[in-house]
Formats: sequence, C-alpha cells, structure tokens
Amino acid sequence: MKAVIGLGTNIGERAENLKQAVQALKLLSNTSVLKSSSVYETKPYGFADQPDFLNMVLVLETALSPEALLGACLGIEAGFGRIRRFKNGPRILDLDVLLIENYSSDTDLLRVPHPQILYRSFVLCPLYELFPSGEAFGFSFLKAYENHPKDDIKKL
Ligand code: PH2
Ligand code: MG
Ligand code: MG
Repeated sequence: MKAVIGLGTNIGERAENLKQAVQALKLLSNTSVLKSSSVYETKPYGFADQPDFLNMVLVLETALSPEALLGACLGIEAGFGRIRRFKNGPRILDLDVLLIENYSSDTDLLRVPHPQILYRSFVLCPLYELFPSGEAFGFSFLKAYENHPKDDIKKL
C-alpha cells in the first residue's frame, strides 16, 4: 500500500534528525520511499513558546499493514529518545501517518486521514509539493491549501 508520512522535529540537530528518520523508514521491511518533499522551516503550531520546526512529508510504498506502519513509526520515534511531555510540545521526532491509499480508520489508536491535515500549513505545503493537483489518494486538500496563510512556513 501507499502511505503519506509527515515528519517533524524541533529539538537538536533538526536536519540530521530528518535525514536519519528517512533512513530508518527506508530500512523497514518491504518499504521504499516513492516521493520526498523539500524540508520546510515552520513556526510552532498549537503551543507557541518552543523552537521552530523542520517539517517534510514522504510517500512510502510498504507491505506493512496500517497498524504495523503506525507501530513502526512509534518505534522509530522511541529510538530517537522521544519523550512525550505534553500535547503539541517540543519533540526530537514526530512521525505521523497522514494518509493511506484506499484506507481510512477512526479509532483512538489510528486516525487516517490524519484529522489535522487541513488545518496545518506545515503539512499542506509539502503535501501540495508532492501532489500539485491538490488531491492525494482521493483526499482533496486543494481548498485548504489555497486558503491557508503561508506566512509561518519557509521552504529551505
Ligand atoms: N507538530 C505538532 C504541534 N505543532 N508545529 C509545527 N510547526 N510543526 C509540527 O510538526 C508540529 C507543530 C504536533 O504534532
Ligand atoms: Mg504530529
Ligand atoms: Mg505524532
């Protein structure tokens, strides 16, 4: 299946964190990276008093199930030493399963499409770069992309 993953980091060597996270995703069994966006520097959303983030998105092809992919993402985050102190707080690495082709889920464990996609320029901008039609796997984000302010995000 194809899946879109959002990556974010605002602690430590941010660019290096992203590089290593992409490598870790490539090393998952039967998984390859089909597309990779630019890296964006973004103002923190949700909780303002923290360092700026680097964000990007990837399209993966994987034989993992949605649940296994989520588990793998959480495992990679843990491997980076991520500590969850509070919601929307600073993080060394955040890997979010944003979209999966021909799949949706609305459980406490796994919500796909990710419920925040349409409200976050740090997801909308890199996503638009990879899907310039404004639609990914039948999920349309064109209006949100066009209407969303982009003054809080800078392509590096
Ligand atoms: N992630 C959050 C909360 N706020 N802000 C930016 N700019 N980038 C993020 O990845 C981010 C955030 C929770 O996952
Ligand atoms: Mg997140
Ligand atoms: Mg997350």
